[in-house]
Amino acid sequence: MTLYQPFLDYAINLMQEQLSLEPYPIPEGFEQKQGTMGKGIKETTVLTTSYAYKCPKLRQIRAAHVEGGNSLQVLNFVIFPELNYDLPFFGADLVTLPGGHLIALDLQPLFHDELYQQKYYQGSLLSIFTNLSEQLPWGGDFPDEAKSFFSPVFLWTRPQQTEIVETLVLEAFKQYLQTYLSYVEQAQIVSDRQKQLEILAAQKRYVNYRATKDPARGMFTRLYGEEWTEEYIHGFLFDLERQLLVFP
Ligand code: DBV
Repeated sequence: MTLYQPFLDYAINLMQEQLSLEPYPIPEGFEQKQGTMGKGIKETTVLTTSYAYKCPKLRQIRAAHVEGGNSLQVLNFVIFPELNYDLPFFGADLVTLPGGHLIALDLQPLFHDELYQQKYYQGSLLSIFTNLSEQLPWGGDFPDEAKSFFSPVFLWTRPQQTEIVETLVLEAFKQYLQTYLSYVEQAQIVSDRQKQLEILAAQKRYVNYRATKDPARGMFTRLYGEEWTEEYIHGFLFDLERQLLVFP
């Protein structure tokens, strides 16, 4: 059992209980990919497994799970809502490298106005965040240009101990996902044409940013080559633009 498997298992179980999950297609060759890192006795096998689902309100629910021994573990899990809901994205970037753990967890906003803040970032989520952020060290600087993609409950930390990941961070992940699923349940269709266009623009901006700046690009390129990596990023991990070409 690797470090982030309990996160993945919890998420899939909870979603199966609460959503009408259906499979979302994973392009051929991307379901599972094996590569190696390091040389000689340090050589380790690195396995990347992809998961993808959808349900009526959520266009794509997808995860990439990278398993490469104790010093390389990643779970990147993002939920992309349908374009006629103003729901935030669920975003989790759980990363363990030789240098330590890096945790980013958020319900990433489409908009920044007062009403949107009140709708999604007040109430129980804010107290969950306040409580957790008191117990976890701040993760430090991140790119300025990324700031508009995070919310007031952005949990960003680099825990020193693995045990913190297994306990506090897992608990945070569960609470954020539960909160997100309650928002999904309550979400109402947006039928205003202007608002729909604003949602589309905000979703594109987010996806284009993440595809362009994907911090895993270097790792994947070293492991599996450039062609595989670019296709994985644009054809699976952040596929909105491709999907819009097929279903405009
Ligand atoms: N990050 C992804 C995907 C990953 C992934 C799809 C499948 O978006 C992994 C894998 N994130 C990953 C790895 C690293 C990070 C780092 C491997 C380490 C990179 C390295 O040090 O070599 C949040 N993730 C980071 C960092 C941030 C985030 C701020 C550190 C800064 C950096 O190295 O660039 N999550 C990330 C982010 C957004 C987000 C920038 C923006 C909206 O949601």
